[in-house]
Amino acid sequence: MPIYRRKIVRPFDREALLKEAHQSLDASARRRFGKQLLSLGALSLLSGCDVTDSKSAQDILQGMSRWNDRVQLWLFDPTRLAPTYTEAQMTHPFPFNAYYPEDQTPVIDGSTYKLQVGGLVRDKRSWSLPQLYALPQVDQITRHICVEGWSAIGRWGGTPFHIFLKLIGADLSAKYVAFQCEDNYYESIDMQTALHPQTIMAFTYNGKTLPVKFGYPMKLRMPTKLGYKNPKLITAMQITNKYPGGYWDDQGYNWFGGS
Ligand SMILES: Nc1nc2c(c(=O)[nH]1)N[C@H]1C(S)=C(S)[C@@H](COP(=O)(O)O)O[C@H]1N2
Ligand SMILES: [Mo]
Repeated sequence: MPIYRRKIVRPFDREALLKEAHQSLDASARRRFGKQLLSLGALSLLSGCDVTDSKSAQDILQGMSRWNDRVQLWLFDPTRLAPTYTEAQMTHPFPFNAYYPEDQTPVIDGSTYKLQVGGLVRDKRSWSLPQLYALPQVDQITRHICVEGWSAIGRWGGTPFHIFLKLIGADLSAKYVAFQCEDNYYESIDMQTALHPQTIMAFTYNGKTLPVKFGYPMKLRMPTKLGYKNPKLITAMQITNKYPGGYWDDQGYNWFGGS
């Protein structure tokens, strides 16, 4: 679970800051620190940034969240699989979620759609849907966990992302893959998760073409990451070493977002 949970904007107030930081630790971290309040020194250690009185709570907690990203990446086992489920365990109807209501989801025209590829890749050609559909596909039933307090089991089908990344000659030693979406949502993930065997470019939901509301024509489905890390309606991607952030991440959600 991410340590950093809430967005806090507040001018520097030493006591309030330490209290806020303490409360934002998750339960296990709080247990480790016990009842005592963190010191500025401990905060420096946690956030990986030198905490001085001039820093705002926002800066420090952002630093802690980035430190937490590094720990999650370090703990991430690229061979460990997320649980899979049976068809009988699927959630019907599968919930829709976005930062706008369902009827405002942009409709992408599949006949002119081109997935753009950029950054640290050998082959920057863009991909039409027939070209994408010709790639090998798998089907998996996994649980999607949204931080807004719901989870649901769904069935997505598509191409393992590692196959695509190798095909386009992506620099697999790069740190990030960034995505842009038709609705202006954006996200980015660590390369380890991009290469995870269960990370797929999903083109179908429950055996049928991915519905508009679930991200037609393509979403990235990762059962090892929380809901907001799974971008729908993807139009472009880049391989990069420059930290790209994400729509919710940039508003305070933890970037790594492991589930
Ligand atoms: N393009 C785009 N992708 C997105 C979002 C969004 O608003 N736009 N919301 C995210 C969040 S918070 C969740 S929980 C899931 C919801 O996916 P679903 O509609 O398939 O349930 O999509 C994620 N990906
Ligand atoms: Mo979500």
